[in-house]
Amino acid sequence: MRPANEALIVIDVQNDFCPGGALAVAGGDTIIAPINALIPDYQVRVLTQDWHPAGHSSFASSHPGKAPFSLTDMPYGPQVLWPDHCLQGSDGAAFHPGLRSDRADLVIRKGFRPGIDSYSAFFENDHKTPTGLEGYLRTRGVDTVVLVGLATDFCVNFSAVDAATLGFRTRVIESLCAAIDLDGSLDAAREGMRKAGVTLDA
Ligand code: VGL
Ligand code: ZN
Repeated sequence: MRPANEALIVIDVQNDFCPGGALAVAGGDTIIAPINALIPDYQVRVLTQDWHPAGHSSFASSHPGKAPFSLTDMPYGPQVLWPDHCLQGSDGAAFHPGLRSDRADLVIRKGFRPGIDSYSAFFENDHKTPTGLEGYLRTRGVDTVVLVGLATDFCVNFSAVDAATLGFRTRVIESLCAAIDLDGSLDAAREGMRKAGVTLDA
């Protein structure tokens, strides 16, 4: 059993990020059994769920003439435009049925504001608007977080950098993550996480 000051945060293990989904990550489903095996060891267990309204500003379909996986400028900075994914209440937004989501203490939903994306479990992409997770963890006495899930180079990366910047001891278990890897985004994410003080474990 892990100590009570340590939380497991499982990022976005949802159907749309698994093979067959709208924004499938290669190997996204292979991490589920080992994540399930880890969950009982933790006394604090958080799942995140990407949760977008129809017409969300991160969807390429909301920007006429823009292709999925292209970049656009948003008021808060550059934003990758994605295929429509994780629509609130859809099968694609549901946790993968293999994930033991019933074991979670807390589910944090993010990306529900139409005009702003939210990769991180802690802050939306303006790096200012909080999700509330910091307060939840601190009031439960957590000072150490372990992150796994999807995708390594986007939501896991942003969550890990924010956690470390907020002062949590932060570890990412890379073998329990899978990456989108858009134009070298995985290497850039690894470098950014290391710089922020995140421990990258195999
Ligand atoms: C994610 C792209 C768009 C992720 C979420 O979970 O990494 N990536 N929305
Ligand atoms: Zn999303």
